[in-house]
Amino acid sequence: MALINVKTREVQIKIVYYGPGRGGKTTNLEYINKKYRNQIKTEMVSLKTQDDRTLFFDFLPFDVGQIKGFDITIQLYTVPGQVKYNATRKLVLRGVDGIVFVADVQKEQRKKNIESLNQLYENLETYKLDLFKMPLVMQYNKIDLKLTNIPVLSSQTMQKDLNSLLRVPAFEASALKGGNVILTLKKIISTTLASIQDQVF
Ligand SMILES: Nc1nc2c(ncn2[C@@H]2O[C@H](COP(=O)(O)OP(=O)(O)OP(=O)(O)O)[C@@H](O)[C@H]2O)c(=O)[nH]1
Ligand SMILES: [Mg+2]
Repeated sequence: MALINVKTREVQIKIVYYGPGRGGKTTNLEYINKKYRNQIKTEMVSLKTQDDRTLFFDFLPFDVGQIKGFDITIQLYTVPGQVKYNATRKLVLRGVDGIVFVADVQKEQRKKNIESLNQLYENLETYKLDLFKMPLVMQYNKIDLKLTNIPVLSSQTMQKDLNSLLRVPAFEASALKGGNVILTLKKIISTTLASIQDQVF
């Protein structure tokens, strides 16, 4: 739930980038950090393992201006995708307002995408949250690999695997090259703001 401080007229919104290991969650935040440096008050915090995997989370606070006199801060987080860190993933989801599910279009990651999405559903349940009611955007990442020899899944297959029931907005993206990273971000921000509108404003 969004954190609202009526006295200081501040609203903090938490958006979590979730998905399988090495899918490109951290790379999304790194791109946003570069692109919007002037709107970002503090340094991006990344807690990493030695081989550059997310150990706990990445954190990037982000100002989007005012709505009805309230200062809105968006806090972007990533979870660690490695299978063994599910306890941490659950912790990072605490208080989540919106989710970007970063899936990997590589054919060999197909099962991992589905397993990760199923686990997201279960992890939210522990907070009595329903994925079907959560502001959610799908991102099919690493689309640039289409131009290489690495086998990738088609958009239709990604949609069928991950989005046939949820039916949320979905974008192909390349976090590495910045393709559709900002579009994904804008979509999750607008969807999340719309969903908390009644609660806050
Ligand atoms: N080709 C390509 N590689 C990408 C893209 N996005 C990320 N990568 C690469 O994939 C690897 C993993 O990216 P990360 O952003 O660290 O992935 P993550 O989802 O944060 O991984 P965990 O922290 O382990 O969960 C890195 O080598 C990235 O450079 C992309 O759009 N295209
Ligand atoms: Mg990461």
